[in-house]
Amino acid sequence: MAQAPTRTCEYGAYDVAVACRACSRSSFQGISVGELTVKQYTSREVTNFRNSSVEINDEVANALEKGRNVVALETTIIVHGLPAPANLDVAEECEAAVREAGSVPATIGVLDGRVVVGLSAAQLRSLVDPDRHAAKLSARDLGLALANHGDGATTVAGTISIASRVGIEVMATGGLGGVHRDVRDSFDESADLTALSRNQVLVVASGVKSILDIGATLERLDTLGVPVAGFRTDRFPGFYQSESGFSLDWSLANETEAAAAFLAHRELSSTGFLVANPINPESELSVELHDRALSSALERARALGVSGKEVTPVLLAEFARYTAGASVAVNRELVVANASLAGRISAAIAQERV
Ligand code: PSU
Ligand code: MN
Repeated sequence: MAQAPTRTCEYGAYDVAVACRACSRSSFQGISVGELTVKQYTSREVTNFRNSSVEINDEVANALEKGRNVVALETTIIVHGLPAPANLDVAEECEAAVREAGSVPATIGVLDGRVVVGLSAAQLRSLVDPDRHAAKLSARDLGLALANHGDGATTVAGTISIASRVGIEVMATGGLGGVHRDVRDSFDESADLTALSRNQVLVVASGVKSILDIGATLERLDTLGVPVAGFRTDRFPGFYQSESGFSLDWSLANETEAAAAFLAHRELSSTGFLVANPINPESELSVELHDRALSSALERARALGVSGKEVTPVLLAEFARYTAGASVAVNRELVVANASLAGRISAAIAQERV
């Protein structure tokens, strides 16, 4: 089982706090189109807009301009998925892992009504500040958040819809969202799935979060035309655990195979591509602790009466509390490993192209 983090986190009150933070806020100032700033997109990929609320940092813009490899990183996992102070460390470690792999990291979020592609350390610190009440932004929320001059962290869905528009082809996260266990009553299925079916982005994840109905999620990915390939495995990973009990049709032997498969897929399909990268089995949560934490998390979400975008943050926060931080340590290790693999695959894609 993984080591608990060395620094103390306030796991107790955390789930209620993140639930409140995940809620969208209504517009107090009202939306005024006239106030939107006029700026040209800096990316060569986007040419048909005159008004842009997308700001790409110089390093990322330069890399995209030169056709170099860039990896998008999301911010919902940092703001709503992990407790402070581990969250900022994880963000930093993910960026470092992408760089070590030879790619340029672009952490994406919304600050003061502008999409920032490549948040600086100071911008990220400001986004996670609880006083900012950064909202959880899926793809559909972005336009409203910008027009409302809001702040927000982007989910996988939000991040890949931005990434594909600025020409970033690879993204890393911890566990993809998917079909929730109570789907028959709630209809709750993450927009991560539909976003993956609409954006040609390769996402590296340790499967889908184990709080979900994994079998149903795999079926939806099939229906949506999103390929799922295991990295050096033919078993679908189980997020906190190296395997979920579901097998995969496709397995990738290395980064070059992943790059080649993605480029071939891109030529024939408009959907994204999921690379499933399991946590190291030595670091996984034990089945017994995992299952007890899961029951407690599902019960906590029921007791709090949360729904919609609050559900996932509350379940993850209760996992953290119940396991006294062990789930956070596993989550941290797997997302950093995914950022590293995304960096290597992105570098391999750039190689395939030359
Ligand atoms: N992976 C993690 N922790 C997280 C997430 C992913 O290890 O918190 C986030 C991602 O941003 C993902 C979101 O898109 O959870 C899914 O939320 P929902 O189930 O509400 O779609
Ligand atoms: Mn949902």
